[in-house]
Amino acid sequence: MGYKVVVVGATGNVGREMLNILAERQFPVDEITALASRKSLGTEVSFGDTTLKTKDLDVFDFTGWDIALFAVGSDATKIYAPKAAAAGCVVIDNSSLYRYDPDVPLVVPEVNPEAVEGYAKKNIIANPNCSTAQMVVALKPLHDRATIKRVVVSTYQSVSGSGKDAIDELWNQTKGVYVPGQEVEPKVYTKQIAFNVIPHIDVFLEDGSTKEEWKMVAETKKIVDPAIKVTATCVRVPVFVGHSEAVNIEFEEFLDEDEARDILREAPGIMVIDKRENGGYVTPIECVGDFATFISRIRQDSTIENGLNLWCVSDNLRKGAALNAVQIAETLGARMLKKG
Ligand code: 11C
Repeated sequence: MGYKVVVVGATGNVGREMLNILAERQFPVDEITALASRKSLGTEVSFGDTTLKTKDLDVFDFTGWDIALFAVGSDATKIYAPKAAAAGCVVIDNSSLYRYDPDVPLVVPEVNPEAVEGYAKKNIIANPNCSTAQMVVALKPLHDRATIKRVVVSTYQSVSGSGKDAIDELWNQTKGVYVPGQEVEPKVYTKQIAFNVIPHIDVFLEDGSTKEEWKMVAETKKIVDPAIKVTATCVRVPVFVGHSEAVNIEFEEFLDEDEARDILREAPGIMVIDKRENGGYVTPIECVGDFATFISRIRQDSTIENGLNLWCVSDNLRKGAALNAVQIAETLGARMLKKG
């Protein structure tokens, strides 16, 4: 026996990936429905070999449905997630709305699967920001061995993190650079993204950091350990899919780079590709469509007593969003919502 599953925001990049991943991982589904806003009503989306016609989120009754995977912005989530939760359907939410709510678990199943057990307070579980999800998968097994004190991370984030319009902006701007008269002005971003990098993701905060950088700090603390200090610089790069991160980690205890490599090789959700030769590392284009978080360039940081550097790459629409949400549903199913 399976579950009755709803995908909310099924026509977006993340919603479509949720449907793909539910089918790919053969999540036990008895019935599935795809919801969208009124303007996308009737749009067809794929679920494995079948095609679903989207239904109207605004009038949908969540009563009798087990799990709703939400992939809409915070404004729509604020209206519809409480409705679904009140109807007895467990919401797994990809927006940032509930992530920092103490009554809502924030879960990366490789890191804190036990946290799903706290879902019942609000019937909502939050999915972290993409740049946090891939980093904590790598941090957790190292933290368990040598206790992380501080992390310094610089991100190289793809435009798909900003949605479909950003993908179009990069594509059209790149073509426009070569065609006189067809130059494309920035709309989604504040500056040209084609052939450029932009050190600005999400809104600026009073202390000069951005909300994306703050999210990496707050979410790492909630998911892994509140004692870990994190400082982040988040940068948008002209890549379509796949976020990359250069991560510097300071530990309480010494951790040798070879041992770290062995620990990461054994860790769930991680694929180590780390040969010290030309091409012996992973780049974002190689991660698209994959489930794993890839780790390369593991090496000692000799400027501090107990330091390591590594390079971490993952498909931001998958581990950073849709895959993690489906993994939460799997964890919830295995631990809490047993059927049959
Ligand atoms: C980006 N990380 O790459 C963002 C997208 O809080 O879920 C996801 C934003 C979020 O722009």
